[in-house]
Amino acid sequence: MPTNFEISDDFIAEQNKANKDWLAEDLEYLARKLDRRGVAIDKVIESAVKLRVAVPSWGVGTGGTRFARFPGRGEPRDVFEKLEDCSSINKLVRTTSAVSLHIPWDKPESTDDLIEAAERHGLTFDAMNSNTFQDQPGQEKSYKFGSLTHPDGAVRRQAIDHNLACIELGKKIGSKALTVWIGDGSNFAGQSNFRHALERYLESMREVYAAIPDDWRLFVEHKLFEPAFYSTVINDWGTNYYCARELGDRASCLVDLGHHAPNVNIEQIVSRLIQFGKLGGFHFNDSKYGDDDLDAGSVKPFQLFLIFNELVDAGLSGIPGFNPCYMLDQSHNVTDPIESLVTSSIEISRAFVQACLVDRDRLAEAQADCDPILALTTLKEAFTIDVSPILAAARQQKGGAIDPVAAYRASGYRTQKGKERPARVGVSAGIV
Ligand code: PSV
Ligand code: MN
Repeated sequence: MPTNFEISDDFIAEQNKANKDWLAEDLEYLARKLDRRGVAIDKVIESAVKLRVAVPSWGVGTGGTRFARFPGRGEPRDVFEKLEDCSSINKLVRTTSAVSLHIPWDKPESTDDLIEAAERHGLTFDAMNSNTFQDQPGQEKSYKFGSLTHPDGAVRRQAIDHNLACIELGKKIGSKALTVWIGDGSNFAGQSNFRHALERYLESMREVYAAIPDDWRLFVEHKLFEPAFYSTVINDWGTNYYCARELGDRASCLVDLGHHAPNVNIEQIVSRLIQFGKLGGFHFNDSKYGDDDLDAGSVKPFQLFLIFNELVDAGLSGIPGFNPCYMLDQSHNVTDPIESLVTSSIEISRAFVQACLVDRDRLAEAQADCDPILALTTLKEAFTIDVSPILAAARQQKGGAIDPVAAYRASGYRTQKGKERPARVGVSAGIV
């Protein structure tokens, strides 16, 4: 039996008592407001209840930059403690019951213990993530100059084998997807032959794809730059789409919001991938400059809403095969990671619910009539509705907290973990 401190359902219910009256009042007002527009609030709450976003195991540790990492109190020191934190997040918000593991950061000594821990916490495993962007102690070949695209076949072999091992582990723990992101690229003009590097990537990935079980998916993640600063092999959605199409039906594109140049129209990229049947999923986060890995919805909430506008529209249109996976991928440098993941998951729900409130008939009419002002105001009308009561009601219905951050702080969780988890020298959250 676990002796570690947990946030109990009773504690959350107790905390909710203080907030339930104002929530009822706000819901009543919002219900009347939405009713005027012909929207039944219960249906919207129902949709919010169903929404899921997975959390990254690496997100519960404090991240860092190239300059420094400032470790937080009571950070998880292994995958089991990471699951504890993920479980606390889910208890508060009830939308994050799946955890995405990163291998070898999360490689367990015993798979059975990992399965048991996940079951005990009511968690499941989302996509597996391979790591060939970093050398591990004792590793034979170095990834300094690439992995799946390295000119040396022996390095490629090692990187392919690592991905195959991730699939094998994933099969044992009930995962249904592998996400492949490589840091391969170059730092100097002429250092790499662009065409040959992409050919080698496809050759390596064909072998990984062949090992993907029939009921699994393979997500290809693109990224504009970093760690390579001159060129990156899988640098944009076009290259990603080409690779996913070359690989086959089980391969699709993963869109990490931070992996685009500033000002790029990500919602249009999302729409294109939907149209081409290759939108696999998301790594949600936010950014101001590059791949800042800031909290989802913290810088550009309107952009997040516009992305969900495309997703909700595709869902309502019944586009065949449309079934993207949602996951957060952020680095928490100055906040308590649990608070960041809690608020970010709420921001995902918020954008989704706002998008559900778009008057689609009016938008279609505005588009047909070439009326940009009516089109924009239709979107803005949905975006500016404060849907917080809907989100709180959805959480409450599932036993979550009406005010999750306040409940988390009141629980004293971080202080408890500070006592339970004295820092181990040399433990790192990994590069996020
Ligand atoms: C790379 O920047 C990335 O977005 C990939 O998804 C990695 O797997 C993750 O961050 C962790 O480094
Ligand atoms: Mn990512």
